[in-house]
Amino acid sequence: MLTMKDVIREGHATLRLRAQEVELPLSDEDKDTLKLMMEFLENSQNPDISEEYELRPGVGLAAPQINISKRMIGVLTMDEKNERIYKLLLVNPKIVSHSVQKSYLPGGEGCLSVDREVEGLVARHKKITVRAHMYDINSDELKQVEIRVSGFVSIVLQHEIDHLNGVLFVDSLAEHLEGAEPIVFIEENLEEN
Ligand code: UDB
Ligand code: ZN
Repeated sequence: MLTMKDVIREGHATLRLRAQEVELPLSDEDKDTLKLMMEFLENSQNPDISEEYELRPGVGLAAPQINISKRMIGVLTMDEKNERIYKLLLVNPKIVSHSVQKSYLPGGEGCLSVDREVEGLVARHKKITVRAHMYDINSDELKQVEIRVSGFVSIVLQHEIDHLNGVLFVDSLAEHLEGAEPIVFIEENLEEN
């Protein structure tokens, strides 16, 4: 299994490279990397496992963050309305279109590869369409997909795709974002349940 020791940090040269396209069909080695990436996200969100191994609860991971300079990302998160789970392993993802409207996380972003507290906001496209090959661990199938997302999931995908291009969120911080919409997380009202 992967732990935080496998996650390289700010200052490591690999985080600044443009990662290589992945050759298809997927090699067994690349499939193993993808499986390890999703296993890390799952473990990191499991309270018992994350405590035992001191994992930060991750919603996304890009292969360069484990020092593999290839265009592969994993995402495991709910959307901000708690409507659905996004569990994605994407190979050679590419943003093929995006909204003009911008959005941002009002609390700012963090990164598994950045250990310091960073102040500032990151402007992202509110909506994106991503073309990629999606790997299905269970069926061992790779299929071409076009994924349209908005809100928090869109921010996670843009953050991970940035990693494939050697970009960290700390590169584009602003104090105030003119005309961008904050992502609002819907909190279930416990008194109504
Ligand atoms: C994360 N998690 O996983 F707004 F329910 C971050 C860390 C670095 C803080 C662990 C996170 O932002 N969780 C989160 C945020 C919310 C609401 C919520 C959970 N990453 C992944 C990463 O570093 N990938 O490379 C950083 C995120 C910042 C914006 C998108 C990814
Ligand atoms: Zn990151």
